[in-house]
Amino acid sequence: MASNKKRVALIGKIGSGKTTLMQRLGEDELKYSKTQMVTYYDEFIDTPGEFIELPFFSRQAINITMDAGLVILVNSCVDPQNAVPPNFVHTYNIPSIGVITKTDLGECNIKRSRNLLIYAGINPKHIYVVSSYTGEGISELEAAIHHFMEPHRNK
Ligand SMILES: Nc1nc2c(ncn2[C@@H]2O[C@H](COP(=O)(O)OP(=O)(O)OP(=O)(O)O)[C@@H](O)[C@H]2O)c(=O)[nH]1
Ligand SMILES: [Mg+2]
Repeated sequence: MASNKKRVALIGKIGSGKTTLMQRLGEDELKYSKTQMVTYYDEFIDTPGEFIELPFFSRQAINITMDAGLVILVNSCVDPQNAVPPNFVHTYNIPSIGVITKTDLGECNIKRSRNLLIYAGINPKHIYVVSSYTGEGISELEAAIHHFMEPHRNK
């Protein structure tokens, strides 16, 4: 089976901003398109939010992301509801980081998002605060991704 070690897996609630973040990181045009199925790109695995929101799918979400090089758990700072079980990211044995998205929006609550990411098992030192729309925080996030992915991508 082909390895996914060179790919970054994106997980998070429906509409949290995973696909848009991937587009921003890839310097692609930001174009909304609901993720309907797990989608493999050269550098990413994009998952539909249903994978983490619906218990029926969550095992599948783990199966698909467990051999990636890095997992990014995305949380929208305008979404008051959690859908990620406690310590979810510890289920598998690969590095994980948290990303808080949509900081350009007025009703953004970064503290709440941080707490939800920490509840999901993300190390507080590895939380990045970004807006895919304005590009705020993207270069810091890119540096973090580079740090974790460099060993896999140079093989
Ligand atoms: N204002 C603002 N809107 C954003 C940002 N990122 C994403 N959005 C919007 O949020 C909505 C959902 O974004 P997606 O990237 O499709 O979310 P997703 O996590 O891929 O959602 P699923 O594919 O359903 O799991 C879209 O309308 C995006 O344009 C951001 O940084 N700022
Ligand atoms: Mg999507």
